[in-house]
Amino acid sequence: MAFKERVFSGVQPTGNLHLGNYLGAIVKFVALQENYDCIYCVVDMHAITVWQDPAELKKTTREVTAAFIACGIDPQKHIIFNQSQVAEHAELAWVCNCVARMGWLNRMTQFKEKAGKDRENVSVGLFVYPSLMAADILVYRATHVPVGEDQKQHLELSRDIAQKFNNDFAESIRSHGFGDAFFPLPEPLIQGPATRVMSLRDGSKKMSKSDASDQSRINLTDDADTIALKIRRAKTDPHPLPSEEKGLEGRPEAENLVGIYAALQGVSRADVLKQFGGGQFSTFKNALADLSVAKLGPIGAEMKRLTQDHAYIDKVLAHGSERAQAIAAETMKAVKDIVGFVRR
Ligand code: AQP
Repeated sequence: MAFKERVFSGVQPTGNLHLGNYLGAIVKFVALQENYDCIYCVVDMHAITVWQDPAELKKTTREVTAAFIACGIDPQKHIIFNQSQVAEHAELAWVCNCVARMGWLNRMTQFKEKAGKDRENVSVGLFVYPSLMAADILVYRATHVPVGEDQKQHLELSRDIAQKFNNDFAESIRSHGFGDAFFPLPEPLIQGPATRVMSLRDGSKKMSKSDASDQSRINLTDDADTIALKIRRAKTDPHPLPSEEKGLEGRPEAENLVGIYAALQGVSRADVLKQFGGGQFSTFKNALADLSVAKLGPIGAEMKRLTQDHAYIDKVLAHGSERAQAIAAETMKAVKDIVGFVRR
């Protein structure tokens, strides 16, 4: 069965948005709006799988919304909203919980990393996070999901849940007139030179909002001097840049900075090395600092301006929630019929 093409993705309001979120996800959100109907969600229900200060959660929810708009997403043409305002996400998540198997969730590496040794004490929500993520996508019957590399496994789980639902309820799906499959198998979109941006302090760790060191990431709201300083201080090795990609092997910090330059400039890593290979790191870092300031500076300034305008941001979220809910409610009606719930 051919499904209507639709893009869905989400970002957690858990702190400062950084260059990794931007290159791994938001840049793609912006590009996809040319050719698809897009739904972009501030996933506040995912955020509370670890404790959040309530006032801070409201602030970061508005900041992420401002970032979406400042980066170029059009909230009139596409949908921007926060997850908690469309109750169907939680409703479908319950169905997803009942379809997903314990063994599948037990294999999720992000849960293992986030829970660490404290597994008994983390929230149940953190464990079933991937099942809520599946519901986020499936409630819109989305066909394409732009994400960073770290979300690949969760996307595969979403596909498994969709497939199992389609199989488990095949007869009911058919008898309700939905053909061979009710949910599309959502396709991850993870291409590009910076699908996993690494920490500026440690090339083996992902750039992350929750890293204790602010020097490890470039925040979208950092000013020009801070961006330049963080790049000049980024960890590197003593060797000059290689002229070919093969020479980046075993040099995670160099590889990371080359990937960032390539993604910001919209060229390949090979192109970057053609230009800077053989030269000193300091020359390359200066060029990267200038490029980063040129690309991120205007976004940060617009984010700050928009974040102050609560009335506007809240209006965008309210309008987006209404539009999102109209789609989600249709899906839930069908899911209830398919599963066998008697409806009012
Ligand atoms: N370092 C990264 N490189 C490329 N993409 C990244 N993403 C996150 N970090 C990187 C992508 O950004 C989108 C939104 O991520 P998220 O906010 O839902 O949560 P996360 O993946 O857990 O990001 P953080 O920054 O590491 O947050 P914390 O520290 O709160 O866990 C996703 O598409 C993600 O792949």
